[in-house]
Amino acid sequence: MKKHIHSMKFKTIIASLALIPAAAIAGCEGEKATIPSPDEYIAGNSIWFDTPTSSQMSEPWKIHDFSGSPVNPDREWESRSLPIGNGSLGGSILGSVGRERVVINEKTLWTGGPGTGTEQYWAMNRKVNPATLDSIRQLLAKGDKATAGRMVSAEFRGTVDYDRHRFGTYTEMGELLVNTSIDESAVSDYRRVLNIDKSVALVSFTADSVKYARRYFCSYPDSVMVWRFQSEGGLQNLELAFVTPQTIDKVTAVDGNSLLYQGHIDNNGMQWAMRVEARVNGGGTVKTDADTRTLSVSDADDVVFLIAGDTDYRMNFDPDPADPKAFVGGDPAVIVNKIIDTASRKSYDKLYADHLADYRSLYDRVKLAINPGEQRPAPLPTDRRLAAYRDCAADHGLEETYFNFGRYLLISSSRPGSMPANLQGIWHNNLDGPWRVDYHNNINVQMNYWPATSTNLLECFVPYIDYIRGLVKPGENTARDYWNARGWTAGISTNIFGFTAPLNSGDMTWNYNPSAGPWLASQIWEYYDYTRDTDWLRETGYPIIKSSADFASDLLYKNGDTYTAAPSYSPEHGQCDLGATYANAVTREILLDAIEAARILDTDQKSVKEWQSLLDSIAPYRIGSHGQLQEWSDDIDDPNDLHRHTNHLFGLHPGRSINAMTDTLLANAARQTLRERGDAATGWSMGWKLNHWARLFDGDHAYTLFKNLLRQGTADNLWDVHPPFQIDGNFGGTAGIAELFMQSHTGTINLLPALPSDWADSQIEGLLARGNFEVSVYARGGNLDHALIKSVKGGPCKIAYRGLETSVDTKPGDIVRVTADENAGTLTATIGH
Ligand code: FUC
Repeated sequence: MKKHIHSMKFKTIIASLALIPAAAIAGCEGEKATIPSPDEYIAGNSIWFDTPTSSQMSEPWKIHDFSGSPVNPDREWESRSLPIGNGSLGGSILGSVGRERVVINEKTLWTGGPGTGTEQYWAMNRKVNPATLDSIRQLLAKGDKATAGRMVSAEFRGTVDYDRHRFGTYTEMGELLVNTSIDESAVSDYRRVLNIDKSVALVSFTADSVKYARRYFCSYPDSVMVWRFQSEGGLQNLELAFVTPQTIDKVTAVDGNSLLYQGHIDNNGMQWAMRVEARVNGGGTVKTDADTRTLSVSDADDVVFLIAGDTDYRMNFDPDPADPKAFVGGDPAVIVNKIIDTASRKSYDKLYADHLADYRSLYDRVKLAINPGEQRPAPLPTDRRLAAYRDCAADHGLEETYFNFGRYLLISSSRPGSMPANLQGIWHNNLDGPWRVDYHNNINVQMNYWPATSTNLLECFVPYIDYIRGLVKPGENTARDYWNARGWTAGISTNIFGFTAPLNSGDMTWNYNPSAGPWLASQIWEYYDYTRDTDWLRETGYPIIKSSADFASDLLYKNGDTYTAAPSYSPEHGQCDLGATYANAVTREILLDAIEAARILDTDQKSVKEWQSLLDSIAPYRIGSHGQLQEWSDDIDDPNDLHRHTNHLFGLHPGRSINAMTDTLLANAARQTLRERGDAATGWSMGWKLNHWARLFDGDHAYTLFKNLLRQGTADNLWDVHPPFQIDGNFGGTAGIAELFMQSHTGTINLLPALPSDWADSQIEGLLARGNFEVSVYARGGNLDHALIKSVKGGPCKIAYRGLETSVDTKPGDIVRVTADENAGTLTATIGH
């Protein structure tokens, strides 16, 4: 059983506290700090605006519950706020002048789950008679898809509705509002900036000859959000209030300078707490009023706010179905008090220095430079830059920022100890939300984790592993009850409480998705393949993979000489099928993974034999009448189908069962499919197609998709929009750019496989390749200048470039320099240090 993050983190904090000398823990900010200049924050990679958002809009949940609508009720929040986060706690900063608004989120604040009634919750699975499953399969083998589909609809729907009650929804904590009494009409020089390189936001402006600057960051090492409000030429009078759609049980004034808010989620009893502390540097006073629930600061030119938030959620990999508190851990009030008490002993500068060091230890690993020698236009606010980009202006700087922002978002929304990034990462501004802001397993959560491996953020992958581990136990019931199968699986939608069943809906095109579990498990293999951590594979990874491969094996139906995943659907359209290409492709992948893993661990020979024989007989990929990779077992694809899902290309990307280098027929078919599907789509779909085109080595077409993603699928604050805001496209876009420079899914490090001709003189440093190699690639004139490959784990390193190949044995720490002479047909790899 896993301990909750904050108790783990808390121990670390307390241990380090003993080392801080008394003088340093006075809570003062040291020397009188000068007010920061926005230019320093705009420099480098930043997202910024020069107009404030309105102070008026707040409490959007009172306007409507927008779970069913693609339009977020707070358009400014969705396209103009700036996100900060530490993987558990998130804030989106509106930067309004008269009343600052910051939306506060805690990743585990969810409705639903066993707290709403254990019996009803865990009765999520219906029991399907194995004879019924057999009849469905036989009907499909005879070609009667309609009857089979009706039976799947009736039998395989779960019992829990897709709503906020029992399945639950990710929900916001609330909004912190700071009334500043500043006259908005008198504002000049306004800037609202998120500096991605430094992981800090700044809001600065002048009003009535007084200069104001506010800074915001969210620290992982100290588990705390920190704001600093400064003024020059006048003093600040601030009144902080908290508005929330959640139930507040109690507000307590603590230590004269902070307020503790305690509340609960009505439908499942989840407890939450938030504490806000203010301290002044130099002059000024802080007052708290528990009755009016406000904290006020008077006559201060330098104010630091510390904010901690938590819930009583704890992860549980083996929940007792009789226990309504299976996911309930420690008292969040105790935790937030300790976080604030500890953080308040550190100066702002120290908190920021520790935050920055932690952030940079991840972020600085990768550096992208697109044609760095070229003349760059003078920096413009991001909304204006994006508007010009939408009008087809070139802007390689904006493209770099988009790539870096994807990594920023992952670092800010996915850190060890909490749940993984959900459909909106961690940032959400309503009671309920689109698709319950859940974990969506038919592309979305998987896409979130593509850049975690290839862009060298393995630490950010850890919450995803925990999430998948949490699905295994409950997923064994789902596997057994519906498919009479061994192993585990999960359906299309999951929550933080081990939900694995299909939902209570008869629309099986999206709701029937047993391949979701094996897809998740295939990423467990990928994590191993990047780390090559055999101990981890033995203890954690392999049991998940093996059990998933067993499930996928049992899902196969023998139809003549071939095995096929029957019944299956291609997400999220078409009829019930004898073997949708997507389902068979995922099965192939998990069998390949399980076989490789078992061989590495030298175990389970019997299983390996079984898996291999199934793998050898899976229904083959088929090429249809218009040259397309068939989506279903029959050649019924409509060449005019523009559907956003391209799951039937799973074997091309993210899978590895279609190798475009060697399977040219299948690669051509995949290309035809992509042409038919077109280059316009929703955000994440363009992000995926970018990756597909990269795997087909067509850098220019991939670049078209990237440009479309930026132009049509991106809000002014660079959040991906489906619409509404959905973060997967940010992550798919970032991962896709990495694939343009380097690919490693075939076991060979393929250099510049898909460099767009427009990026002829570009370079990327520090990508991660399978085998645990850090790869830096430098292009000149569209060709490989050289590459540097650092071997982290040692071992054989196979390298390819435009059909040339070489390999070299490495020791940990070796640096391999690679150059190519295309005329002589040589690729040279030299080991240095
Ligand atoms: C997938 C998509 C939908 C949406 C949802 C969250 O199922 O098909 O369009 O993005 O995830």
